[in-house]
Amino acid sequence: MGQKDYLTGKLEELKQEYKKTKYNKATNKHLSILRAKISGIKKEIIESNKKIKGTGFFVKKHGDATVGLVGFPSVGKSSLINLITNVISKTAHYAFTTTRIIQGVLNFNNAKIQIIDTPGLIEGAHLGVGNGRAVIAALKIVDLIAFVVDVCNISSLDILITELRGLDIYINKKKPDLKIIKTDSNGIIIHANKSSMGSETIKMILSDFGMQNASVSIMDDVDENEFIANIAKKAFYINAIVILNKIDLKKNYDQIGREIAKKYGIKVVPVSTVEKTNTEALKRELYENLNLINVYLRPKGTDELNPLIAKKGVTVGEIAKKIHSDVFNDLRCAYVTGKSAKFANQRVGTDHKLDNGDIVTFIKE
Ligand SMILES: Nc1nc2c(ncn2[C@@H]2O[C@H](COP(=O)(O)OP(=O)(O)OP(=O)(O)O)[C@@H](O)[C@H]2O)c(=O)[nH]1
Ligand SMILES: [Mg+2]
Repeated sequence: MGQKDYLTGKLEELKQEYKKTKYNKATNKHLSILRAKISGIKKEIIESNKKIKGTGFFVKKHGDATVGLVGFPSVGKSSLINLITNVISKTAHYAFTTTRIIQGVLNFNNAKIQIIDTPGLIEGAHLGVGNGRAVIAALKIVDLIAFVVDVCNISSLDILITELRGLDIYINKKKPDLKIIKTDSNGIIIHANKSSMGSETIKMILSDFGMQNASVSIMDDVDENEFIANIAKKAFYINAIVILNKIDLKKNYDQIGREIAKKYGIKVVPVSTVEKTNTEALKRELYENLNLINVYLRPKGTDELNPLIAKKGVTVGEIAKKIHSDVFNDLRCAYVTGKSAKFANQRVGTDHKLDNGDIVTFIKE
């Protein structure tokens, strides 16, 4: 057994023990020792993972948005990236064909969408099995996760969601409303707590982060892990959809898709990569679930329309900044025609929010 396997095994052991131990005055000390041990081992694992850097797991963001294809081995992730982008990623019938991250670009509706194909994940991935930690860590930069699920093995979805959560990636979940403001004295004061954690647990966790005095409001239900991940600022909230692949192999794929959508509250797009079924619908779903919009810039006194890709809810000012800081600095107001405007050529300020298809003319000082 390698050192990394030993460390991940030990970490799991300690986590189990921590979970099993109920908090009370007598176990307080034991729990705090366990937490210290857990944090020490996590650091060692991070150190040993650093060696993996530079072997194809580091991804730099490109384009207007990034989608990560994630799934068990052999579900068709590489076949998919080959179908919808300009790259060629090796495909084969055996597991773990892809051993590093492959990037491609999908051009859709003027947008350049970066797609990343990842090595297959399996149970235990978040503990390092099959290089899973490095793969999951690379996903933290994506704007959308597309779980690729084989229609013949839909149980993989549960495992994938759990594995991602093991490394603090939360799927289709709102970031919890937590307010923790450090104070100078008076200890930890909890003003509101809608979580299942008791006040002693909250105080213990904050004290682990060196906070003895703070004003605390927890307005959503979070468990200990999510609370800790948020305090450590390493919780990631990422939207996801399911690509249900290989529908050529199952007649009742539609019903299977509906069941997944209902159970997980997630958008499901059925496709067959070999038969190229639903490819255009898939591209559209990726674009729409990234909340991308097309905005058209019309220079003053012209009929020109210059398309620009942005995120839904982008403001006039943010668009100007995206072009150049000088454009933003010179900007006084804008004329907007389209869905976000009450009437054609409505005069708006820099904080006006734009919608898909809007036409914008900047007015300088
Ligand atoms: N019947 C059928 N087979 C498919 C489909 N898509 C992919 N396959 C086959 O499934 C096998 C695995 O495909 P890959 O694209 O290599 O799968 P992967 O998810 O990238 O696999 P890893 O890289 O090992 O994680 C290949 O033999 C493909 O031909 C599909 O829509 N229908
Ligand atoms: Mg592959």
